[in-house]
Order: sequence, then structure tokens, then C-alpha cells
Amino acid sequence: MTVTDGIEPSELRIDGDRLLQRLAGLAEIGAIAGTEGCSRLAFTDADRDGRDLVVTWMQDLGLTVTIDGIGNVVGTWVPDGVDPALAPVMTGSHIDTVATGGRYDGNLGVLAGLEVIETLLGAGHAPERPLAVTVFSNEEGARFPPDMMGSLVYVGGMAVEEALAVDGIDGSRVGAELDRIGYRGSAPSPGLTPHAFVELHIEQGPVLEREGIRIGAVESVQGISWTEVTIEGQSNHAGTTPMALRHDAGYAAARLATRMRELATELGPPQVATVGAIDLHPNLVNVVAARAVLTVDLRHTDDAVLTEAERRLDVELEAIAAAEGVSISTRRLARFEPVIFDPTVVGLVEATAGDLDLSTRRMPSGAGHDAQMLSRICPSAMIFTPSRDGISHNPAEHTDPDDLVAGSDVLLQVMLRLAAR
Ligand code: HGY
Ligand code: MN
Ligand code: MN
Repeated sequence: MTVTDGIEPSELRIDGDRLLQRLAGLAEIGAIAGTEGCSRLAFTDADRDGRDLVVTWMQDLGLTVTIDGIGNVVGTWVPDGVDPALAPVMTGSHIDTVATGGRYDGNLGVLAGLEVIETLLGAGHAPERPLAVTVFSNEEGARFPPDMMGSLVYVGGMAVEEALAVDGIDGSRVGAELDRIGYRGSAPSPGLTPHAFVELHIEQGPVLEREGIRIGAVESVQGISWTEVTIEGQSNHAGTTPMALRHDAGYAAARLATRMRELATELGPPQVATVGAIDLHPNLVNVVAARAVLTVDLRHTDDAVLTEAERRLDVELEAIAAAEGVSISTRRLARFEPVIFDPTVVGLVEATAGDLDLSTRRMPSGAGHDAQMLSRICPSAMIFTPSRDGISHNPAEHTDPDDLVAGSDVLLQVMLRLAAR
């Protein structure tokens, strides 16, 4: 670490206005009118436009930009005098959003990474290792399951070919969409193994705000299970068909959604269960539904309990099929075991927050993140900032500017300390 203007590296702070301007600039792409939110589903035109903007910012900073076969974008800074063969300290996240998303989920982690590099460039401070900022493709998995698809491919957990062949909820296919938006790159998969990885992300839950704490030192990510359920019944006339003769896929779907809520209540926190998507066919007011396709999202910090919840789902499906006389099939969309982050990096996050006089606590993550995939190949952890009212995956998602800045300052210092190790 060179000190050229008398400022100790530990005293460096990011430029908050510049960070907020970039967040606002990116949020204009796919903006949801009348809200702070964005809609940039993976590999759509809006995602392409967001990527183009971030790549331009990376190039303006003089980063070397590489794009791999699933569209992961890595911007790398090798400071003068630093050995380019040294593995970089990497940060990053995602800029794809759910269809009704906020402007901070993922975007903060990418733009704070750019801000860290611009701050160091501006202050003439060169870290002892290269730094990299990555935009991981399709973290949300909402259009093309599974979630964290790009980072899973990056770490070698999913073959590029397999990811490219995934069909979306709208009949599109990953490979064709990547070609269409021009982000199917040639950089190798799996990607280069970082020295360490740290991701800044909004909490997307109520804990930090409720406890009045500024920074979360994230220790773990809970397990995730996504299942697509297809229920085949018999369409019939809504007026003439006696209730006892119905094979109503719509009723069966509603029953399953109710039973999943009851299952989560019975297992107790942190078990969560969500039926987020239900498509009925033919979806008409006077027709008993012939078919229902719905999704079940189950999560728990303990894999044994999550496995039990999955077993209970299967039992429920058999009971509903027998009672309603419908046939039910399932398709696994995602299954990730709980992840424990590297204790050394978690400790660094906690200590750095303390050094910056920011209140902090250790906590699990209820949401999935790219960091959980990077933890398969290098020491990784996360930094959380509070979410107003715990709201996320909602255009009303908001984090106070001073929390955005504080989290980014912690990211800056953690990356410098990781680079010095
Ligand atoms: O589903 C998740 O937890 C993340 O938002 N992809
Ligand atoms: Mn996210
Ligand atoms: Mn998300």
C-alpha cells in the first residue's frame, strides 16, 4: 500500500454523492414509474442496457473487462507495480432484478465496488493485489431458474452448456437471449479464483432496522428449495358440474398454497414457505381449471429441517391428488444447501465496522446471494446495510443514503485489508 498524500489508507472514505448518482443513473434503466423501483429481468433489453452502462463505467475507470459464456462481467484493476498474476480481491453482485424490484438489491454491491476502485484511484492509493468487481448474471432466477445462475457457473457448480439450455417462464431460452443482447462472452468458465470475495448487499429483511444497527456481518445463507408443481385436473362447466364430480386444478393449487403456509407455521421460524407464482389454464371465470402450474419456495438455515419440509410437501401433494382426483408432477428448479461464510472474513467485516464506529451484529441471510457460490472457491463473506421496513423485491425497497455510504466505506476497508493479507 503506497501512501502518497499523507492520508492513511484506513482513513480513506468513498465519495457518497458519486455512489448515489450512479445508483440513480442505473435505476433509470427499467424504472417503474412513480416508484424508486426497477424492472430488469435477466437477459432482457433492460438488463442489456444496465450492463452496457456498468461496462462503460468500468471502461471509464480503466478496468480490464472480461465477459464469460453466461454473461458474467468482470472488471479488473491491476495497479501499477502490482503483479498481475496475483489473485484479485473480488467484490460484486448482480444488476438483474425481479419484475417488481428495488434499485438497491444487487445494484449496490456492484456500484459500491466501482466506487471503491474510483476512490483508491483518486487518492493515488494502490492496494497490494489486483481488485475486481463482478456483475454476476441472472442472480434472481425469476425468469430463468435457478437463482444465482451466473455465480454458480462462475465457480464451476453448473456447466455453461446446461445454463444456456435453461428455458424461461416466458418460453425463451438463456442461450438465445444472451446472444440476442450480445453478452455471451468467451472468457473461460469456471472463472478465475479470487484471493477472497466480499459482497455488500441490502439486508432485505427487518432485523438491522428493528435493532437500530448499521452493519450486518453476515455469517451464513439459509438453504433454498424451489419446486415447480404441475396439477392436471379436468376443465368443466362452472355452473353445471356438481362439486363432488370436480377435478379442480385451481382448488388443488389453492389448497397447496394454504397447506404450505400451515407447514411453515408448524415448523416455526426460520422456516419460510412461499407460493409466488400460480398459472391456471384456461384461467376463465366460468371454467373449472384444467391445469395449474405453481412454484413452491422453501427455505431454512438447517438442511435437515429443509429436507423434512420438502418431504412434507411431497406428502401434501399425494393427499391433494387423492382427494381431488388430479394428477400432480413436480420439477426441481433450485436446491442449495445452507452456506457458512469464512469466519476470518466475517471477523474482518465485524472488526472493520467497529473501527469505523458503526454498530454491527452477526447474522444469517434469508435471501440467496452470489457470495454463497463464491464461498465454494475462496474465503467469502457479506456486508449488510438496513432495509427500510424490511421491504425488498418491491419497488418501495429503500435504504437510507448514509447507510449506503457507510456500507460502502466498510467494503472499501475490508477489501484493502484482504488485499494486504
Ligand atoms: O431468491 C433469492 O433469495 C434471491 O433474491 N435471488
Ligand atoms: Mn440480491
Ligand atoms: Mn433479489
